[in-house]
Amino acid sequence: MHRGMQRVAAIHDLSGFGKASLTIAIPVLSSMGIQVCPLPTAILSTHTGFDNFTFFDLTDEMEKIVEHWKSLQIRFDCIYSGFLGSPRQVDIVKKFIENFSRDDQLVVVDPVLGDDGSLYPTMPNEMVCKMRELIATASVITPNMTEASLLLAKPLKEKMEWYESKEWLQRLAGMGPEMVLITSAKIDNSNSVFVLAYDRELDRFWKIEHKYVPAYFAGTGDMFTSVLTGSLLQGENFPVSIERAVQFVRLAIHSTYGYRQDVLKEGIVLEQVLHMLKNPLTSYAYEQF
Ligand code: PXL
Repeated sequence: MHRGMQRVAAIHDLSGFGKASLTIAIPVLSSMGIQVCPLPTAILSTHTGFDNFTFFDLTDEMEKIVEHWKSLQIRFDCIYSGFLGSPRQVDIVKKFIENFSRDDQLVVVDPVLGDDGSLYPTMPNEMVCKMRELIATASVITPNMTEASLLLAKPLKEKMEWYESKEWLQRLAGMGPEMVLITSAKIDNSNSVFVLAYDRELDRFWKIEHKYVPAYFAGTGDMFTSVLTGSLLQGENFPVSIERAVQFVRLAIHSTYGYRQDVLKEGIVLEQVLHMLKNPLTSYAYEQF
């Protein structure tokens, strides 16, 4: 069912060079016919994968923007948060969710903290505790393996067993969100990477397997969560929305691979594949587990 024009408050940083956060969320969601209202958390010269990036924290400005939006009584069908610039911003986002809450509203929290076993350079340790508070208010969360281990205070494992992955998903769902995804999970003796998901209401586990790509691209997580959010807002169900996100990220990764092998940190090539978001899915790989 198509629910008509949807509006999202997108709470992420704006990084000028190297695709990340708002420079992905805005084009992806706009291409999917969804209106995006950005609430920028910080301005960076580049994402944090480059040396000497500049970082301007917008915590104080965010409070003013939120006050103005409140006075305008803007309705949001979805609140979607990602990279936050300071622990105090978590309180601002929590208040935002409280103030703008509506029935049927989708609250997507991508608990951006780190990758490959460590925190991103701008993230103080305190952010982990604060992020636990924020996911308690979410309907959907999309941590990567590093973020899931930080949120659960469990050691990050090179590979997990299937039963452990179910435990992780359920424990995260026990912290608040109805739908939990873990991206880039490595399981058992498989050489693939999995997106794993749990729907608490239906008590169902989903998995999508994909090939490991031996390259680091900034922005793939933001692309994944943005497509997932757009698809849920278009009225698609949970596993189909995951499928769309996985397939689109795969497409973008392969396109990037072909275009610019030497400058991977520039991020994913989005512009070449954006139009593919209009195409219907022609194959499905999701399974229950
Ligand atoms: O993709 C997550 C992200 C968002 N924002 C900034 C980042 C990153 C990951 O590196 O650096 C600024």
